[in-house]
Amino acid sequence: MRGSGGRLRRPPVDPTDYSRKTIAMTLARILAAGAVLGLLATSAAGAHDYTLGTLKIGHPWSRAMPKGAPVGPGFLTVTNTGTTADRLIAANADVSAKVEIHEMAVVDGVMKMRALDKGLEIPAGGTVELKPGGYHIMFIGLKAPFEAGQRFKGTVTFEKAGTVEVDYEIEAMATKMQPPQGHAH
Ligand SMILES: [Cu+2]
Repeated sequence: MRGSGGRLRRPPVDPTDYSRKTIAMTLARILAAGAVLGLLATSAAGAHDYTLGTLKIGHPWSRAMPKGAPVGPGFLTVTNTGTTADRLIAANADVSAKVEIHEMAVVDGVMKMRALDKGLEIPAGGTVELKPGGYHIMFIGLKAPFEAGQRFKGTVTFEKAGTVEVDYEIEAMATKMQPPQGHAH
């Protein structure tokens, strides 16, 4: 019988091998975690983008709001690389009681906001920018103040492309920004 010559045989479980494997696995986990952290750090430092079908959603962001402000805005850019129009029909996030899609328009010399009941069209081959003073997502009934440097998750839903989760970065308040005027809520 082979191996019966009195030489040392490997024990069925070699504790040294076992711990090496454990160390290797732990290192792999740490490296994987590091890679994820690195990715987050990169996206926090600059623009972040999402792809949903033929739509590209760029840099969702918001603005720090004064404490006690009842509403906060959401901004992002949508580019439609497809050949048919789509519509931004809904947005959601846990940061507020309600979310609407708004436009701003001057009515009788006063800048007013109103909800877009049918959503916002994203033309084929076009880009629509939600930005201060224009189209925006409105978070109504904030559960906590929007503070600069924080991020929050939400979703945006398009009629054809469906829903995608996005991260909003809260940027510092503009120095002279006033709480929205003429807001109907
Ligand atoms: Cu609004």
